[in-house]
Amino acid sequence: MDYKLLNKINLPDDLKKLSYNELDLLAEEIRDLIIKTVSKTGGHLASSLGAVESTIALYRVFSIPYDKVVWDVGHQAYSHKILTGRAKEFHTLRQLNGISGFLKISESKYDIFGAGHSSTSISAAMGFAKARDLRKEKNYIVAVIGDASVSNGLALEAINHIGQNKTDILIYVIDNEMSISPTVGALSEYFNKILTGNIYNKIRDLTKFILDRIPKFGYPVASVIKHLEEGIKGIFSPGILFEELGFKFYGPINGHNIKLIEETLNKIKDIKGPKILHVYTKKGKGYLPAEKNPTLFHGVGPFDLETGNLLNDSSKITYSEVFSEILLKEAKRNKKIVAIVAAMLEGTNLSKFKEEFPERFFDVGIAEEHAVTFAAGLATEGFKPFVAIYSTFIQRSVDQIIHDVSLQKLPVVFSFDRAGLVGEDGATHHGIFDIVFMKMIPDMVVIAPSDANELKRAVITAARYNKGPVSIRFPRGKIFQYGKEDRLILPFKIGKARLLKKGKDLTIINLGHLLPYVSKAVASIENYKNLKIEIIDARFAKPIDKNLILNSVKKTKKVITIEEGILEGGFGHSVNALLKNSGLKNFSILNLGIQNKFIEHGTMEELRKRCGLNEEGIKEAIFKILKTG
Ligand SMILES: Cc1ncc(C[n+]2csc(CCOP(=O)(O)OP(=O)(O)O)c2C)c(N)n1
Repeated sequence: MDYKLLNKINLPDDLKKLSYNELDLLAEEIRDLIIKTVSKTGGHLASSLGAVESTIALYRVFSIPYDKVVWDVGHQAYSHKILTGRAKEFHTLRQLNGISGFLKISESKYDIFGAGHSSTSISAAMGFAKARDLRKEKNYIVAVIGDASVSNGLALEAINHIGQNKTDILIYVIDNEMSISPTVGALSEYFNKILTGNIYNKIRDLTKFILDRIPKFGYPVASVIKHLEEGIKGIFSPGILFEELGFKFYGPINGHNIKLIEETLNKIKDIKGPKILHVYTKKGKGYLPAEKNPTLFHGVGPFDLETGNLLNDSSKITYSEVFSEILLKEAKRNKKIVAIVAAMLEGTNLSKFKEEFPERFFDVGIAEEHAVTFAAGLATEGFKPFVAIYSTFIQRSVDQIIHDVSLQKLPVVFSFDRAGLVGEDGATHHGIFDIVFMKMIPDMVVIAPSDANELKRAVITAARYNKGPVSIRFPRGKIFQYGKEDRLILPFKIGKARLLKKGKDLTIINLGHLLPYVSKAVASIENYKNLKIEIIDARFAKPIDKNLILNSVKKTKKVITIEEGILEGGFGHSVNALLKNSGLKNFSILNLGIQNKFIEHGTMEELRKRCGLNEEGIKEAIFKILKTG
């Protein structure tokens, strides 16, 4: 690492020794390191590039970790990592055993609060602030949050709490007018009005209007005018919405001007009570391809440094593409189908749906709880909502799924993209809990298709099922196809599994997208052992196909279940209970899945290997169970 200034920064306090000219140069060096690293490792580039100057200024004004700067999401905090002693390790970003792409409390004493999911920083900051007050300490507390994340319910609940408690906290809003795509929602429009100066213009025009009508007489009148002007400004203060909620509002200021940010922070940090500083930045700042296409460079795979072209393999289509295509087809048939996303238009691949049916498409912003209850309302009125969401982010909405959807047997469909291990984003983003929490909910049908054709059939099934809610999970990445695709896509019979291959020595019950590994493992073992292994593709985690499973296990007496989800309370455990309750004796069973622990970051292949969920792991399990009884 050959950086003149960065090499001198071991810890944030070293920043305080540099001049403003040197700081600008340092910002360039940090950007260079981030861009070069992410071009190789992939990662969250555009937001991190936009937050470099903010990080420098914050860490010059505040003494971290004594003062608490709490980062939201954590995807913009690469410069935080670099400036808190991890510059030399930064090349290991998001790699197995390397540093995490998000804030992680176990990684560094400077990562004071873990993140990955959005909109947690203000609540956590309130916790830090109350702890400070109870301990009668004096440290500063800052929550750093983006303009999209601030509109989430969790953030607004915290604002509600802080405003009333008049707690000493600074909320530092980084406004780049972007979520992953351009920010949506009334709050974002409000920030936008502040940024574009519409509110300032209103003040200026109104003031001018009044002043023009007052004759210009000497001092007393001038003083009245001055008061008037201030009064008018008070009414139209840019952050009046927040001021009414008990916050002092400062800004907007340029978030790429270190000196200005620093001076502003120094001016406001000792003002008592809740404060907001509104800072505007450019997403992707300093790397032209990212500035031009901040959505693409929000979270990106490896790319060519010169051109910004992605290096990924675009030859095969993804599960998200299959999902969105079949949904679009079905939506043409059924006008009641509507699609709802929570700030993940690109991720869920629903742009075409939005274009084709703008009135039947809703992006509610980062508002997963609202997305679900909103869908419930629509379903009550006879619509057929598809809530398209990443498995990890739906975790926020379990109560809404139970209380607003399932309890009322509403036919809402939940399509969980990025289900299972997701790779480099790591522990905060793996979608490994959904089988368990969906399975536990009464009346919920839980489908886990095992290939592209099955995903299409699952979508059709869910679209035409009106007795209650359905969830469908599918993984990140390219599709797999077992055998040929059907020419005619037909719905499943609810709870009916498919028998993929007959056998007599062992039953493997596959749930979901690990089927390619299962079929390879079975093929390679049968090649050199004289074995016949039966493969059942469960399709449904709930209801399960009791007959097919029981008949198979009666015959083989040995069974392996496999799923890419937490084992505790998962699909395998349903099979265990079924076999136990059936009174069947003398059988052995092995459940493959994810042990009850959090899985770190690494490539999908590395992580599956670690969890025993690849071809090798399945072969080992087969050998193990064959040795029993
Ligand atoms: C609960 C949750 N929903 C969705 C996401 C996916 N996500 C990550 S960053 C992001 C946009 C954040 O925008 P903003 O807060 O404005 O920060 P910026 O990236 O623009 O700096 C989204 C939707 C998430 N991390 N957490």
